[in-house]
Amino acid sequence: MAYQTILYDVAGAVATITLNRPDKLNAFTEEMHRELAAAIDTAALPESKIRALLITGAGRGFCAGQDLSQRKGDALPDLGHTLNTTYNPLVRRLRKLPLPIVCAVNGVAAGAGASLAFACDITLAARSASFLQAFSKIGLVPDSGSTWFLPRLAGSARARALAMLAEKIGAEQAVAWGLIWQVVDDDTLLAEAAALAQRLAAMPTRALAYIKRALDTAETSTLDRQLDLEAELQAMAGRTDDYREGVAAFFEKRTPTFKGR
Ligand code: LHQ
Repeated sequence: MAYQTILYDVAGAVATITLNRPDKLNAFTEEMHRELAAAIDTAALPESKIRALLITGAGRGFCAGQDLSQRKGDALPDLGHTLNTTYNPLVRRLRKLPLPIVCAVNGVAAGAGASLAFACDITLAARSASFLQAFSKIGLVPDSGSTWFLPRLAGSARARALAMLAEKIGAEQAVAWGLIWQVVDDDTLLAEAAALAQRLAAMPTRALAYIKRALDTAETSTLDRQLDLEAELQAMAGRTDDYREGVAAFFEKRTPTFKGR
């Protein structure tokens, strides 16, 4: 499929989605949402043989959230409908995707652009990147999962101030507050993120998918229910070829070759 607002590239078992509206700091449009959904679904197809996804942005920004120029003429907009039909399905798609997702935040991540970065599994940012809960500046509420991600990642006090004050924070601060995994130098961000995605793509894919599921479920679970879920997921992991390979490689003192099965 030819995309207009994103790029979709495959290298080995890694698919890279690049948000590609650099003049608008990769702000989301309806078309971009349609294309993102199609690209993620393509990566998820078994015949695509993709085992890790990388998301980044073209140009100097990562993603400036909703393209506000699409909103200028709205008299009585139903933003709930917009969320239900575009942003929320995107966040759900990413969280339910049974593949590890690396996010390389190459510049500013604002509004739903920040939510996108938080929704990924392992988020790296360029040292010069920044994060901004832009919503309250335009009379809106953090969305696309930000009210769920922020307190869990950074704690309630920081979540409230970030959401209400809409102050931009730098990448180093985002790491210090637990919002993202690591900061890397600007000129090595993409290479490091790609190497990380390749590393994940060579790991036991099904175990990584179960880890995603366990950790997401844990957010709303009790220890008791979580212990049951771990037993269920471990039972499934224990039946994979990759588990057998992992144990065999351990005893043969060699590097395992995982197939994602
Ligand atoms: C933009 C945008 C943008 C259009 C930069 N739209 N053009 C969900 C449901 C439904 C509706 C509402 O929203 C949501 C979720 C959301 O995401 S709400 C939050 C929407 N996003 C924002 O409010 C952020 C708006 N942008 C900014 O505050 C700044 O642009 C940031 C801080 C991101 C970057 O600032 P600068 O580095 O100074 O860049 P800039 O402001 O000069 O922007 C560069 C160009 O990109 C500029 O266009 P121009 O033609 O003048 O060069 C901007 O107009 C355009 N742009 N964000 N969201």
